[in-house]
Amino acid sequence: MLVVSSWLQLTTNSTLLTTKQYNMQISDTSGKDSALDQIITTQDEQINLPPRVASVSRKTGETDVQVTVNFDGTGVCHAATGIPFLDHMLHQIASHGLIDLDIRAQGDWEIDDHHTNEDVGITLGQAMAKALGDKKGIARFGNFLAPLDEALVQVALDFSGRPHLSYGLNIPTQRVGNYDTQLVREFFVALVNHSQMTLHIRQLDGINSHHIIEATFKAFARATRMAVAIDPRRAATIPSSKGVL
Ligand SMILES: [Mn+2]
Repeated sequence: MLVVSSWLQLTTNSTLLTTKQYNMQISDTSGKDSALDQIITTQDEQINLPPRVASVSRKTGETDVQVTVNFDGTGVCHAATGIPFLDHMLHQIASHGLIDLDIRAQGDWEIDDHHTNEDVGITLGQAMAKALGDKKGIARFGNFLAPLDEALVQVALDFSGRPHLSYGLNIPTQRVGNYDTQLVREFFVALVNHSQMTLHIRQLDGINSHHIIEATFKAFARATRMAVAIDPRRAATIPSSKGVL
């Protein structure tokens, strides 16, 4: 009861609550959680930004790729690139980034997976840039340190408008299943160039190739989630001292 009393005292002084909400809150015997929900709802309602959703189609002589991305999603993913391991990694981005993804690709797989893997990275990068628009209100920076059993991978990123990749993975095997592990770097090169983000990837530990790659995508997902989160203190402004990103 002491905790609830302290919470009520705290929220009484909060400028986020309207009188009506405060009255609802103190009449609610469930206490703490309800008050928290109402504060969060109030913050959401104060930020009136358009949904961050975009679709991009890209067709070349080698591939035909369609991507839809929703940064305000719940992690729903449909990935059909014809490259099962890449699909598995795209599911990591969606699930851990709380980003809805719909990614479909046709490619010249009879040669190898290279063109399709790269063009999915290009198209996803373009869709991300389009969905973020002028980047008004976003936190902009994100970082995460993801363990996956013995693997430990750190990702730091910035939706800076300046493409840069610092790739610090040392994947011990040439292949994971049928997937050429050199394509991990190719994917992120394409994504960085077309989303125009700065991306640093550091492998701190890891033995198993599947674990190292999957930890990377999980860390990337969580860092992205952090970077695209709306910062209520700058909801109407572009997060740059230059005024443009
Ligand atoms: Mn896995």
